[in-house]
Amino acid sequence: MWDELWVDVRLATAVAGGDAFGLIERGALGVLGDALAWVGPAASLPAAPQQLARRVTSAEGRLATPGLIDCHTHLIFGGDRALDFDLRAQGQTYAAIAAAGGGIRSTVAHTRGASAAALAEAALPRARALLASGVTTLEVKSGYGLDVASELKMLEAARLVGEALDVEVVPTLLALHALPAEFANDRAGYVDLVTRELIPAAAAAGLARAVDVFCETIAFTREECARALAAARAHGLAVKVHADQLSDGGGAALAAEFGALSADHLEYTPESGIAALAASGTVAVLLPGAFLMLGETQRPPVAALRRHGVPLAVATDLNPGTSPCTSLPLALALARAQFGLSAAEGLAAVTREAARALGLLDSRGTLEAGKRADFCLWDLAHPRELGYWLGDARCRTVVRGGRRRADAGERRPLSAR
Ligand code: DI6
Ligand code: FE
Repeated sequence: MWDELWVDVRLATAVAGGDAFGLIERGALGVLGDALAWVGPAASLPAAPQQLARRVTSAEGRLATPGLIDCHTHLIFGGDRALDFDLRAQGQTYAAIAAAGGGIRSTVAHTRGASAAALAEAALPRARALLASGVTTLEVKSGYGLDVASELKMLEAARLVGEALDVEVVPTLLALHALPAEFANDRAGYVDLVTRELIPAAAAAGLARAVDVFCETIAFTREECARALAAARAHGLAVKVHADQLSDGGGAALAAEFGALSADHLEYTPESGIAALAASGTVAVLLPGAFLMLGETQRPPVAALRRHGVPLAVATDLNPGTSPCTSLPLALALARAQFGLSAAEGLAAVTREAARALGLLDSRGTLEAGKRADFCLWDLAHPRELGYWLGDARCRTVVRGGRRRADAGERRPLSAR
């Protein structure tokens, strides 16, 4: 006997191979505990609904998708960077602001000065907004601490947010993000600290599943990043790369070399880097919020990524400096509008491929029996409307781990039958 059976529901399962969205028009979802026990057309249910589940709930014809997965966020940070944004509007560049001591380093000062509890508290409204937009799993990076204690504190804050909201937070140690001021004349010393102390400490504490690096002229070189990624591998952690965002720094090829789960941004990635990503099975994570807010004009090479068969994901990149975006459907709309993703690519990009980018495809990302019962009900006539509405995404109900969640801002209770 299942705990709950959802009927009168249209399913966009995001399962690959069928029609573009994995559509099942008159569907049903059986939930047992925190998992999906049954997914398919209602007409194929093995018995009458009341015989199958303790509770039968009508979705009133709404569209169900897999719970959205935000696979790239910098949710935890102190302060904000509204001033940077205003300076950029007045003509200053991201790189110039960073070089003048604003940028990431100003966030570092605020982050170092706050406790893990205070950082988590400040992040809760942002996390709640993400959940209300349909997110059921989110990745959270460190990277604004830049010393061993502060980086671990950020990861602890990420854990606290997950605990407070009862949501899966996938923690990533963003080990090389910016050079801290105290190492301004000792780059190698900072990379030593990261490889010899920070990565081992995060791995030993079980506070991170992956290590990320910012491979960029204003951040770290390919060689420096390679040292950190090698250390990550040696400690059994997955790897990710902020690659080729502002220039072609060989970031995508580096990600491929280390078998990265994902390479993110990719605006300046050349064809050779794309071929390398395809060969390594690395997911390309597109971050249209940063593209928009930085006023970038060089788009990521979506057509070439598609041609090479690189899986495409989209994430908010929620961060104070370049993407203060707390809605994944909004990020999806930006990706569709700015980068030309199709509606079907878009649905996959925030569900199945985002799960792949976190190494979680076996348990999340599609509506299939055996996966976690994470799904959203939308007031949408067709899945092509996901990432079409700008602003209200029309997510009406979120079920996480089998349970309907009030924190997702449910608008109207659904009737039990
Ligand atoms: N790329 C980004 O878009 C963010 N980090 C990164 O490496 C920006 C972080 C910030 O400006 O605070
Ligand atoms: Fe980022």
